[in-house]
Amino acid sequence: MRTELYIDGQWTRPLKGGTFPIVNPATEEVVHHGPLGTAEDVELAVRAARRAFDQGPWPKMPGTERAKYLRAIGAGIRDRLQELARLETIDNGKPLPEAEWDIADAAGCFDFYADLAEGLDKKPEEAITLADGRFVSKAVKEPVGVAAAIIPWNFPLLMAAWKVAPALAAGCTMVLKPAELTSLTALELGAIAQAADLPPGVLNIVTGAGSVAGQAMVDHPDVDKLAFTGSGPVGSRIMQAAARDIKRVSLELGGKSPFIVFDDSDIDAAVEWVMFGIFWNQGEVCSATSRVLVQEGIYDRFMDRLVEETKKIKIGDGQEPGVLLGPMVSEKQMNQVLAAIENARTDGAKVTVGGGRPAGFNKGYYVEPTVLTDVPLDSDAWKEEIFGPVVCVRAFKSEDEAVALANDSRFGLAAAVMSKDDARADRVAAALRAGIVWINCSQPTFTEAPWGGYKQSGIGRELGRWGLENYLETKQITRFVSEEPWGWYIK
Ligand code: TAP
Repeated sequence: MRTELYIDGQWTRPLKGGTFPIVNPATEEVVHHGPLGTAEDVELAVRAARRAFDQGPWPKMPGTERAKYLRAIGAGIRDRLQELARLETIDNGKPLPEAEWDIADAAGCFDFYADLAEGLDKKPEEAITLADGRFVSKAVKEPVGVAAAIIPWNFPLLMAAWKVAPALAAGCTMVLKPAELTSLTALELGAIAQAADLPPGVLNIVTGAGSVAGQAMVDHPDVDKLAFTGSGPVGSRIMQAAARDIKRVSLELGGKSPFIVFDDSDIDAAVEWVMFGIFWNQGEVCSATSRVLVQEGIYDRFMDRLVEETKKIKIGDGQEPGVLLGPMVSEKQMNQVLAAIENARTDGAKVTVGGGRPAGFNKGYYVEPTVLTDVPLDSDAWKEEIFGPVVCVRAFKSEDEAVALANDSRFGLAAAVMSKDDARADRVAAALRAGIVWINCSQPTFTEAPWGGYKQSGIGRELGRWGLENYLETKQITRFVSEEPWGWYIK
């Protein structure tokens, strides 16, 4: 576990010498003290990134060359998969098999953007002949510049990969700040980049508090682009700060995503995907399908199976085999989730399963998987993101009613629909106001496909070719090719 920041290709102690405790949420033990970067360290990191962009080889290098570094980083992650997954579980609490999945996905993300970096070289420049052939214009793609990435704690290395890989592929340089709660694997990414001989300053990693190090990145005039994933309120502040200097900004914020289950669905398949949609990663998932709408014909049978299966979920330290639900990331997050459940009760919701801390644990920030019913539509439990293993289930009669309930939200990140009737599923998918719609499943996420939200769930798209566009500018180059003079002043 690292004690230094990764700036300009070197490991350096934070200038103010601070550290912060890193706590394993399963045991509440302090497992390490991480390096507490401050605005002074961010200054060095942004300067290094600026130098690497303005004077270094990185942005001018052919995409095929950058791709080699990206592939080396992907391979470096894969070589250390088990070790990185264990760090992720200690830091975040998630079950080890889920952490292994995340790390493999992070490696795959670097491979994918290596392919896209190569594609940048191959792409024919778009030539447009204008004004009766007197001008020829072409559009070329260039990197945006210095990007600052601020990421949350729910998928630590994977969220880093979603931003670092496309930014580097595009030719940007970057300063990355992971969440203070989960900094371990982001620092290892620095070591992997260093081992891949990434030129100094291309990737800089500063750990520290969002309000200090994060804010310094957001406010820095030499940063061209802000890429943020996290809560709505911080996203809004970042957008306001970006407005001041017209920085490019992409935001991936929260959600309260609906899952509509029609009564022609296979009940076990529906229960399986509904559970995966909310209990996977302890429900600490921006796209978690936390509002489930079940058609009345199968509601009782669905609920019986959901309750039965939810009670069987093995809770525990993510490092223990067979555990499917680890602790919440922090004591604060656990208390927030427990408070949301209590508020729901006060508002009249019924706690059908779970609802508190599980019995038999002396330590650890555990919350039971919880199913709420009779949740009032105007309550916070129905409307606001809980970011924990808490699902609200409600019956509906008609397709129109389900779509109206699903869309009645200020969020629009994801949605899911389950039906054996493909035409109905397609119709509902088209009617849902969300950036991601899953049919007959919930949550599978692929590096190749666009990811991002409608409404207050964010701005811009990550992943796929859309993720690369986040870090590219489009330049018009227009040449005057006519044999005839322009003839405006000089006739
Ligand atoms: P946020 O405060 O939004 O944290 C996300 C990232 O932003 C972290 O790296 C954080 O740093 C940083 N940050 C915080 N304040 C900042 C500022 N003023 N300037 C720049 N960066 C700043 O989320 P949280 O406090 O961890 O969680 C709060 C709630 O947000 C959760 O309960 C959950 O509902 C929601 N949440 C949503 C998501 C997604 S993916 N939608 C992810 C995480 C949390 P530090 O954490 O190191 O201070």
